[in-house]
Amino acid sequence: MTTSSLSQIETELAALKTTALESIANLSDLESLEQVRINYLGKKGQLSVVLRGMGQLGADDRPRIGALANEVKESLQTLLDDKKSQLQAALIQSQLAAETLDVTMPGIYRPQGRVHPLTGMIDRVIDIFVGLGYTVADGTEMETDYYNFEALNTPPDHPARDMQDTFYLPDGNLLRTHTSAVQIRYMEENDPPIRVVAPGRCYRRDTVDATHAAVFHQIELLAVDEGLTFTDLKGTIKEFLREMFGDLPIRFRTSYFPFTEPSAEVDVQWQGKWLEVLGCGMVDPNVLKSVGYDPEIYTGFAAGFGVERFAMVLHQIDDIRRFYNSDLRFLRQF
Ligand code: 2NM
Repeated sequence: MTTSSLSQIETELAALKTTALESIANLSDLESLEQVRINYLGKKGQLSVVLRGMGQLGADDRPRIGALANEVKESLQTLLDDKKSQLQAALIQSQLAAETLDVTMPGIYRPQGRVHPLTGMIDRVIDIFVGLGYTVADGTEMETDYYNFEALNTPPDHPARDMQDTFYLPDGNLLRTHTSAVQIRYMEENDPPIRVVAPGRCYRRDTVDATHAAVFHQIELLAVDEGLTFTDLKGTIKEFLREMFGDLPIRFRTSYFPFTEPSAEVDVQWQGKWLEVLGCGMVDPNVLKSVGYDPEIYTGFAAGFGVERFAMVLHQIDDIRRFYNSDLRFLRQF
């Protein structure tokens, strides 16, 4: 009984080794490798099952079977370890192959947007005035006659209405000819002191040419406080133009606007030539009255200029229509 059991266990161990080696050799992934390991070497694995038969062996036979079992176990373990490193290496190789980047491949074209030169110019001007303590305000492009003219000391029969031809709408409203209406509304809603800058699109029935567009952009600034003088206006304009154009000679010339008194136009000496860049003045007392400010207490100064003109001077653009042509060859330069 014991003898036959001995040879039986030896045969079983040998058979187990043969089939185990074969399954290990055929393994192709790490998950099945773990399954095979558990199947043969695990607590309830085939090797344990065979060794359970050892209980029936005599004490003399046990060391021999024990040694044989150890030998089987070690050779399986070694093979499993080798196979495991092989499979791991293969896995890494295949991952590397799958993730290879071809750095010579052409990239994906992503169209890049740009800031329109007029928007860029408005942003620059706003930055300067925000630095001087101003707030930005905006309003609607359609306005009433009152806000575009009347409140600005420009009654219906006023000759200044001829200075700029207006687009009137069938309902009696109009397309704003300047952004001053924004300032009027701002004054109606805020008490002095105020400092406000109003950028926006404006409309005039001008004949379109290289320097005139029916649709253009204006920026106006306005400050109202007790004791503001023409000197404050000059200082503000000088500082603004210095930040805009650099340290260039500038001059103030007497001019006329219905909403300011006195009024001035300002020129900058740019590349040897005097260029008119903006209009300004002390806000007419009638304008202050129309928004309910007491002109005996408050004074104000205001200025206005065309964004296109600034951009044309600073970027050396020869024709105002380029801003509205949407020609990418032009727009990509900014
Ligand atoms: C200009 C020139 C001078 C101006 C006046 C006002 C307001 F609303 F306060 F009366 N806003 N902007 C003004 C003054 C505009 O543009 C050439």
